Amino acid sequence: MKTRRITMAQALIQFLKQQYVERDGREHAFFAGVLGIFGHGNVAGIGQALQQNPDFPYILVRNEQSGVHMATGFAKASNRLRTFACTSSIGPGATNMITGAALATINRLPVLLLPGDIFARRNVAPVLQQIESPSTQDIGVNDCFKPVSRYWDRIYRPEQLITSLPEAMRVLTSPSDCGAVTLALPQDVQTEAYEYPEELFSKRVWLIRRVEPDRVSLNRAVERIRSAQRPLIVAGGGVLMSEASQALSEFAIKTGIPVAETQAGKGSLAWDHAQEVGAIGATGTLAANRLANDADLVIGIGTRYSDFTSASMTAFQNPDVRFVNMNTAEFDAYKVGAIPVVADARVALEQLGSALSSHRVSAEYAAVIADLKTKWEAEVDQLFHLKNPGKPAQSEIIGAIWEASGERDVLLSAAGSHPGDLHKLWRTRSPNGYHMEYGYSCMGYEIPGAIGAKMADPSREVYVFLGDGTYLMMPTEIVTSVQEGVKIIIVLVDNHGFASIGSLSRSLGQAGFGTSYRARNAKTGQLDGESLKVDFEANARSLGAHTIKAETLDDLKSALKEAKAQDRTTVIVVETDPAISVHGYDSWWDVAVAEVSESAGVREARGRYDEARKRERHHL
Ligand SMILES: Cc1ncc(C[n+]2csc(CCOP(=O)(O)OP(=O)(O)O)c2C)c(N)n1
Ligand SMILES: [Mg+2]
Repeated sequence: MKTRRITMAQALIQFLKQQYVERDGREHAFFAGVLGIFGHGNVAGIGQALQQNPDFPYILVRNEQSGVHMATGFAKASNRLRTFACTSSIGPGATNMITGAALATINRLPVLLLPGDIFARRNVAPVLQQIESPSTQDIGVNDCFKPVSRYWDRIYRPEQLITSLPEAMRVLTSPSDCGAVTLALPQDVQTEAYEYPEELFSKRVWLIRRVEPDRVSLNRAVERIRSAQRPLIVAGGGVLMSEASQALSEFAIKTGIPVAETQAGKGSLAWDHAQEVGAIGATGTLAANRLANDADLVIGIGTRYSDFTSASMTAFQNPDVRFVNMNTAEFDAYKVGAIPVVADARVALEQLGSALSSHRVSAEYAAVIADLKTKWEAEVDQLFHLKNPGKPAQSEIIGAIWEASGERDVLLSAAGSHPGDLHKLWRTRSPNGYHMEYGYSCMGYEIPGAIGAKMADPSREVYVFLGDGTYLMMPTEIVTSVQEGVKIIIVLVDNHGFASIGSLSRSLGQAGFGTSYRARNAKTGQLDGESLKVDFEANARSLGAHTIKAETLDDLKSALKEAKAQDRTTVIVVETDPAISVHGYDSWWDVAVAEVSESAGVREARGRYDEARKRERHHL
């Protein structure tokens, strides 16, 4: 057997460079490089290996968590066909990546995490940043990655790479099982040399399978669709990941079945497609939520039925409603008592479409769909042009960005009040034009996620819709965007705190307690003093961004033009009128209210809550 004597870290990098994926006859290198931060736990191992592989890009980030977000944004915008590996030192560098790991796994997006780990040889323990346990020496902070990873291993001996790496790749390239993969790398083992088989470093192409549906399940789904009077499709992220938009469009045109979209599935169809009825669930449109309420059949495609999609299990009120789920993951396919069609979305849609031959929804149902869609589009037009005197309303800002952006541009966001507003109002023009991280809804994903999305396709302009709260949590990857020459446009909406959680708090009878950015008031002892003054523009400029302050809607419109012409990351700061928000449309979200309280407001909210919960259903 031919071998090569190299260190474990060198072997790992050599291996990553040779991994490819194939789908529909197209081949891509799977890893675009490594993101991370060096410390004593990886500099001599992975750091040294990267230095001698200059053809495998290393990107220095500002925080390990946001490094993982960047990799995840890249993977999402690449429909899971590419990703980055992320390296960290031991201890805090490693645990910084746990939030990123959870986000990737929840969103079923592949990222490879390589946290440094404590010495395997142990004689020098406890080393800097090592957590100790009196009951075992076989534990460390990297064990915290286990529940948030789809595959986890610790490489105590260099030869373990030979069996661990193919498993890591199997999970990373699996359409049903992918998520974060963590290989914890003890810092001493990273530097140990071993005679690795040469074959480990030859090119390997992983086939991303398009799983075919089982005949019996497909036939049962066909029968169910044929007998339904008011069917509704719920398009989830799986449609985009499978690149099934065209197949879905043809299926919807042929059958006339309306398509509602989850946060991850938004943009599966273009907004002006005749069958597209927009967002569903807690942040849904009136059109989609009315159709969902009465549907006798829900066809879930690539969705995991989060509480936002099911409006906390109140979205589907027809007593006879039944479900058909098409999903690559058996786990999701079986949800809500559905007929499970375990298959790739595109393949399943094509086969279902031909099996249904000329079946179509009734003319009466088609008229209901068309009417609801027309009314909804009029509502969006109105919300885009409120002509609010003074500061613009958030819906007007969304409208202005939409009007300024082009056919293939991307709108990206994750947490705050805007994901709800954007889910309802954004008019997605092309697949992946709406990039919302709403599995983990993680404040701080936005800027690094956008850098990842831009790196995945530099020909698309990426607009980040960002709250002031989120900006303050993690603005620092702006520095990385400047370092890498990766331009994004950030629209920073300043409403002096948490509009989202503030209005949630008010709806729970808690008067917005602790949700606005105010100084401690000496008189009350509470955070209800002077409004805190943060100069966001100066802050973003100090990190290297081009910045613009917009006072009015017209200012914003010209700022967006200026931003487009820039080749550097641009931050537009705009204050909104917090009094004007977009309301819900026949929707509900279960956030449990205190059962007993000294506050009359909370007691009233609990009364409303008890009433609303009566609509929650089991779908068995
Ligand atoms: C890391 C993280 N911490 C806390 C939350 C809970 N949370 C959701 S939205 C939000 C407020 C966001 O404020 P901002 O970015 O200003 O947006 P706004 O609500 O004002 O639109 C908070 C605290 C979260 N989603 N992520
Ligand atoms: Mg805010």
